[in-house]
Amino acid sequence: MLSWLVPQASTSARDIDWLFALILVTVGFWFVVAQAALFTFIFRFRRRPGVAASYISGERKEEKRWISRPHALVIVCDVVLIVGALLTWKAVKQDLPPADERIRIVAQQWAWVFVHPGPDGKLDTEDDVRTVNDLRLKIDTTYHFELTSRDVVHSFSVPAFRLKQDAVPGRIVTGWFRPTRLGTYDIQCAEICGIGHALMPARLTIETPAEHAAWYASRSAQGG
Ligand SMILES: [Cu+2]
Repeated sequence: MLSWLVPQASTSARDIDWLFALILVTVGFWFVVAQAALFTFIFRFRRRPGVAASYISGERKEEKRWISRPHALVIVCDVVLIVGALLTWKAVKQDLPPADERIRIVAQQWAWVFVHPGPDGKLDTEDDVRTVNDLRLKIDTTYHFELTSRDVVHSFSVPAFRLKQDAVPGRIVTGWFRPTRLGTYDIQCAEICGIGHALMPARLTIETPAEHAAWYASRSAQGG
């Protein structure tokens, strides 16, 4: 459902949207049932001339059932939602599928620096390919990222990936994503990080392997 508003561009986006749909359907069902009961009772037992209001203490068995049965059903729904949330968390955050590619993401006031390994396949060597505010990824490729910050806390937010991860100076946060949809998407810093925070957007482009290889070749020919 969320994909009507923001496209799903990674496997995690699909998992997270599934969880949101599960929550929406479960909570939505109970909302409709509760409102239907409320309005039915309001109209059915509304004030009528000559009929005295009855005092209901909630002590009789058939009155208590109106509380205990929905209560038990809501607890069952809670368990379903907790299990769904844990499964999604495991798929998105706990499991680290084998990497096809690795990249480093460095936040700073006020830009994003993306570092791809050079032709030697290693980060932190002279041939690394660096871009600023321009992340190029290959479709259907599992990336491990190392996220860090040079100054203050930033947050790497990619709505199309349903990913938001703090970038903390002095720490390297490892995570992963697997792009599944071609196109250009937004990246935004999601942590107030100073006066230029709002000027910290970047662009994500998901390319075919051929497009990505052509871009990579042109960048590594320029020496990163
Ligand atoms: Cu920032």
